[in-house]
Amino acid sequence: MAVVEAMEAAAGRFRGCLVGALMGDCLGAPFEGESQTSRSVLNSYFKRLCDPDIKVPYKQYTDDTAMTRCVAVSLIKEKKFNGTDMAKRFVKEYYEEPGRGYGSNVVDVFAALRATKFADVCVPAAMQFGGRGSYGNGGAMRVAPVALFCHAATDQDVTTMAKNSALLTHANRLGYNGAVLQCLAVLEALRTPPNQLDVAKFLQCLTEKMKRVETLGEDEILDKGQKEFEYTSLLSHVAGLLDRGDAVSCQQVEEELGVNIIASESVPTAIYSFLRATNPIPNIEAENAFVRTIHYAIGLGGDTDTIASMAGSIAGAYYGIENVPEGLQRHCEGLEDALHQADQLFELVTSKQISTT
Ligand code: AR6
Ligand code: MG
Repeated sequence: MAVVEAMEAAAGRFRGCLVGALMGDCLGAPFEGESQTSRSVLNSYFKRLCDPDIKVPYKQYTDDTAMTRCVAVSLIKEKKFNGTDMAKRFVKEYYEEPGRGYGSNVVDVFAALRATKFADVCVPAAMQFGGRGSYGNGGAMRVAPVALFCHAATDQDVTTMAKNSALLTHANRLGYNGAVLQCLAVLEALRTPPNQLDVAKFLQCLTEKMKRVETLGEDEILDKGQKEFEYTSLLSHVAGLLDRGDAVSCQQVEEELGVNIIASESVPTAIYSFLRATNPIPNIEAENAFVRTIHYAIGLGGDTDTIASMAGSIAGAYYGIENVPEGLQRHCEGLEDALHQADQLFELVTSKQISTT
């Protein structure tokens, strides 16, 4: 019985992760690009959504989820990372539904991939921004299925797969390392036993991993002004802000971590949101820590859908689907698919019929 319960709990975390990513995107999207939203406005927003008598139209998902779904399906069908298959899925998805709010430059990558018939799927991304590559958060926003797929993999294999999945569109080191950090954060949450999250340890663990990831490789170059250990140092900044507890305002988070579409100004913010929301936050009414995470991330303003989606995937991986209110789930377009993909990934991972190397 204990084994069955443990399996159910683990499956619930896979579901929580993908539904958390979906929910952050769907519920955060109406606020994208706005400045901070007051907590009382968001309290009403969440209360209204949870009211069973209120029938509101679906909250539609955006490019974050469109691409996350492609990553999930590619891993499920291929049972390993296959860059050509994944790139083809991104391109097909984009041309079928181009209006999902894609980043302004990533669409050039899709066009070039199609024009070059996927000859070398990393080349179009490498040519972006005069050969420097994109450091947008598009690689990080879609990486959650990689973390699930790599549930039992080594740090090295997780890092490589997260990086390779990002390189299809994001060749700048800040772009792909942002995806690696987000992936490691989801995985750390997934592997932390319930009720045993130690915020300092969580950050320490990510910091040690990112130090290794960010040690400059022979084939890597730093853009002018870029630091070698950018994310490592941002993580220590996250720790410093968490130490200051409720004294930290949304304005300070925006100024010190950022709320932008750039990976280095959004991935650490998502991690901060998850960790900050483990405790009650003044004027946020939600007693449920998962809901609090999404509520807090949306309230920061800026790239709300993506930051809430990344924070939601980390939180969902930790708290599990049983802590994600059904009243909120039902509003998200694509909920059934997210649940199904989570179940398929869980089955694959537990059956060990996959390759993570
Ligand atoms: N130099 C200058 N600006 C850059 C660079 C660079 N090397 N790299 C990125 N940017 P993109 P994404 C800026 O187009 O990452 C959606 O709203 C530039 O302004 O690669 O997939 C999602 O919800 C560029 O247009 O797309 C996410 O929030 C922008 O970063 C977001 O877009 C985004 O990079 C994901 O966008
Ligand atoms: Mg966004």
